[in-house]
Amino acid sequence: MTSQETEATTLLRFPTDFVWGAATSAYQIEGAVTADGRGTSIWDVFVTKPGRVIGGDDATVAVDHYNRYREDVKIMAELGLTAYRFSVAWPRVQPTGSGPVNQRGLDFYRRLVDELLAHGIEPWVTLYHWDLPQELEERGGWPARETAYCFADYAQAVHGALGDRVRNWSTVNEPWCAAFLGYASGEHAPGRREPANAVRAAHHLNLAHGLAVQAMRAQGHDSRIAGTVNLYAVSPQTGSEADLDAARRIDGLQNRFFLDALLKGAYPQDVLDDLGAVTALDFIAEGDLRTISSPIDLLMVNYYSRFTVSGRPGGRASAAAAPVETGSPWVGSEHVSFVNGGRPVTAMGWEIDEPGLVEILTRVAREYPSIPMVISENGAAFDDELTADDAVHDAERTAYFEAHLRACHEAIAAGVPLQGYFAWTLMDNFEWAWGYGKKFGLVYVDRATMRRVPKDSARWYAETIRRGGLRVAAE
Ligand code: IFM
Repeated sequence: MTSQETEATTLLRFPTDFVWGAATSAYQIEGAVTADGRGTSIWDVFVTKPGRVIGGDDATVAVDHYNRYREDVKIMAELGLTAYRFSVAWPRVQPTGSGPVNQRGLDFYRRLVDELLAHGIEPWVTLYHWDLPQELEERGGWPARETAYCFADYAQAVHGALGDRVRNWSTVNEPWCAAFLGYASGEHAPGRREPANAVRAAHHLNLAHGLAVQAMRAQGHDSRIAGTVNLYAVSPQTGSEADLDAARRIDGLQNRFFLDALLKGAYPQDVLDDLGAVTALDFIAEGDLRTISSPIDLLMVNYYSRFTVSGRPGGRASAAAAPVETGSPWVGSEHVSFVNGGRPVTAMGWEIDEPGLVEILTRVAREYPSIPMVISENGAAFDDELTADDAVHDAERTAYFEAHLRACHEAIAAGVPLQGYFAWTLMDNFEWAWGYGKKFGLVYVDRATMRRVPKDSARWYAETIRRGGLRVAAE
């Protein structure tokens, strides 16, 4: 028992080999967008278009992680993280998305990985977190099948270079967002509002995942390879037929379209019917689903919230306000309304619903082949302030993490093979169309000086990792 533990508290212990991590993505933190031969990504172009990002923010500097990665790894080590999930920027490695590798770009990740390993932190690499090389967008982007094959080549280049020292690999982060926010609602780069093309993009992102899994496996190494999906608990507002249908549609497009493809080798028929009403699905070629469902070792799950939905038209078109004017990402189900479930919300307007995490984890464990999982993102934005004592007292974020880690513990106790948890995110960063206004970090970043200040939630997380579990009131 430590000095802070009393007889009135008990420890909810996690398995000894549980992975305690934090996650980031390249475009949101690196900056240095022209350094060492990096090419242009769709986000570099998107942020220059008026009205696409709040306040006209861009990620030219972001939080300067490209130059400050050593300092950032030191912070991770001080927090006691056992793993760090980051993404590789495709345009650093292949500036135009295909062709020869840019060694200087690849070397940055080699240095980062070595620094992590030197501090005893396991690197977890994600290959694609939305920064498609602009030249590939000009050749059709994700709606073009060719992009999936380019991705497999890129995956092979990175895995070939780092596979000797990185064991955990993920292909595409949140394909739902890349497809439906990028090509249907237009909230994300490349900002197209082309619902039929968004469906093509979704399929090609899945195909890219499968081709990359095969390409990396062919190279040997003892890699553990995963796909990363963002899953939501989905509830109908009432038991009416219309609301039940709305929940089926949103669960289908958000969750099952990706889970079934990756883990069962088939798209759900009801979702194909919904989408087939919008566009011919003739781009799904014979054998694609076999490729997409190439065996993976792990499923990486990003979880943030629950959707409560209604089939009655005229309500809100998405769960929370969009930062700028956008179309609907819900291709074929645009009539569905998102209603207030009555729970407290984060600064994003996202409802805080940790029971939804237990629901998602137990559901995946029940409905899909016994696939080990990690939570690869979970976290919350709040309106943090640096106070006069040079600290950020973010009690709401600590409460959010604590509640969701309790949910993880509950899921493990129920038999879910959950192997780790990555807090989103290590430090405040570029939150896409929201710019820098939404802060999800464990670490505050002063934008004028780039000084890093660990928030109270970071200290709490460090203590939780040190203890190997959560201190809770004894029953
Ligand atoms: O910041 C994003 C991240 O890039 C992907 N998942 C959700 C996070 C919060 O919006």
